[in-house]
Amino acid sequence: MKVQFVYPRFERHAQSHPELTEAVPCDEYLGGPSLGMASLAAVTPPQVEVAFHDDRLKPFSLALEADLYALSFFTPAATRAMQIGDMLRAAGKKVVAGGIFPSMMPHVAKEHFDSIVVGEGEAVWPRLLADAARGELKPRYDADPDYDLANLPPPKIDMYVDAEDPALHPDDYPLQTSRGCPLSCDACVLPGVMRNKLRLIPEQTMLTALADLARRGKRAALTEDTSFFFFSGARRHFRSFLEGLKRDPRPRGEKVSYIGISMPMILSLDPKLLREISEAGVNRFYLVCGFDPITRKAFGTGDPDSMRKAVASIERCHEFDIEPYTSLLVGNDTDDEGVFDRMLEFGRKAGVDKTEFAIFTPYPGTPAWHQMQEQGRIIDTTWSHYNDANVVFRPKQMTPDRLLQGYLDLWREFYKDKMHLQSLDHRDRTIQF
Ligand code: B12
Ligand code: SF4
Repeated sequence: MKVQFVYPRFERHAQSHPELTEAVPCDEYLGGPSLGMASLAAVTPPQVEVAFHDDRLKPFSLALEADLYALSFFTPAATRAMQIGDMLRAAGKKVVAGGIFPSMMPHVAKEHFDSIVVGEGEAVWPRLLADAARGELKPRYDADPDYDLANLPPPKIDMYVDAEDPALHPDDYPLQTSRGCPLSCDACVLPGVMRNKLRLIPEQTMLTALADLARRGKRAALTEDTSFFFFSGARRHFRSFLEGLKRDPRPRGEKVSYIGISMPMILSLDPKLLREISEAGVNRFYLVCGFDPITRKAFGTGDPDSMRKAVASIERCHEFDIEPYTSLLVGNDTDDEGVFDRMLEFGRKAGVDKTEFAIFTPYPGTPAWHQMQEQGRIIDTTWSHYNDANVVFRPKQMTPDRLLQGYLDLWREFYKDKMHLQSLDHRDRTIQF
């Protein structure tokens, strides 16, 4: 049997607003696909042949022959994914889907595929393949709630690297430290997809994943701020991973592209841990703002104490020789029209060189989505617009047009005196946009 994995395309900020490419002197970070399909490839029985196609590089076509097609997608890619699902079914082919969108919106996704998988795929996938081989696919498979990560193999990252192309050759891929989260932040899908329990990826699996990336000349992107939690032994686990990272002989900045973390959390980390992170070779934090109460207050209302903490977070990064790369979110319910000026002011005060801007997006199935549905504030359900670059809801303190205009102006204003970034090395001027 041959399985064809497909990663459907989605629009990035610069594609939603091409005029931004003129105003922003940075390169667009395209990024590799989610680890989902590489994780499934790692648990695929050897007798099943797998192939991978990235629809962002070349539009998917029926010329790609297979016995079973498997799509993996998050919300921004859902419009295209459902189009491909319809196309395959109209041609009489079998197609299944999993990932964030099918997990959060199974009732919408199920109309476009023979089968959908809700939640973590590893335990379900071999069963689904056996059913497909017998011609007995079920319409829905649910993740096994008892699946134990102790048995988790590292993702088959080679499948993605082999499919790279001059137009897309990421120099990093995500490296997971944990799955699931017991908190329920209003805009996050993780507890919904990966359950509300923090489970740690075995250290050996992480180190093998790191070595696999090193072998292919790739850095690891550590994207989960759950690494910094005290409970479930997460911080201890993260520290032992840092020990392993330190043993990786590559120079500083060549092993890890960034560690993602909620910005004010930086202030809660003890200096010893920050030193360990820096000494292990990490030289960039991806600081996420606008999801936590402190930055919401700082930018949304101009609260002086919160603003002071926001600036202090940047200073703290410099203190440990770690570049602060910020991601600033606009459109929270606490944001009045002053939010745009406050963000620019923060950038000046803190001496931020590079940043990205994002529009609050109530991703389907999250607490924010349910709340806005109840309040009748969702104004757009074209899933391809759910990419943090469009206004899909009615903001509380301004009009949708004002929010969109403010977001576009932020990019222009922030970068207008930073055109010199154009002369930096590609890696140093690449941002999510
Ligand atoms: C790497 C990454 C990216 C990459 C790749 C995109 C992607 N599809 O994930 C890039 C850099 C391109 C990216 C971009 C963005 N991202 Co992103 N990204 C991630 C990140 C950090 C890791 C994804 C990952 O590898 N997960 C690990 C794998 C193993 O999990 P998984 O994909 O869920 O797969 C499992 C199951 O879902 C299932 N499964 C998955 N696929 C399939 C398929 C089949 C057939 C089966 C059976 C099962 C199955 O099994 C897998 C194994 O258990 C996640 C956070 C996270 N931890 O998930 C955010 C995340 C996916 N991103 C998110 C967002 C919002 C974005 C942006 C919009 C952000 C921005 N500011 O612009 C942009 C996208 C568009 C744009 N305008 O630029 C949100 C998505 C919200 C949503 N509802 O879709 C997330 C969840 C972050 C968050 N907490 O909010 N991102
Ligand atoms: S944003 Fe982070 S802390 Fe909040 S629910 Fe998601 S994973 Fe957990």
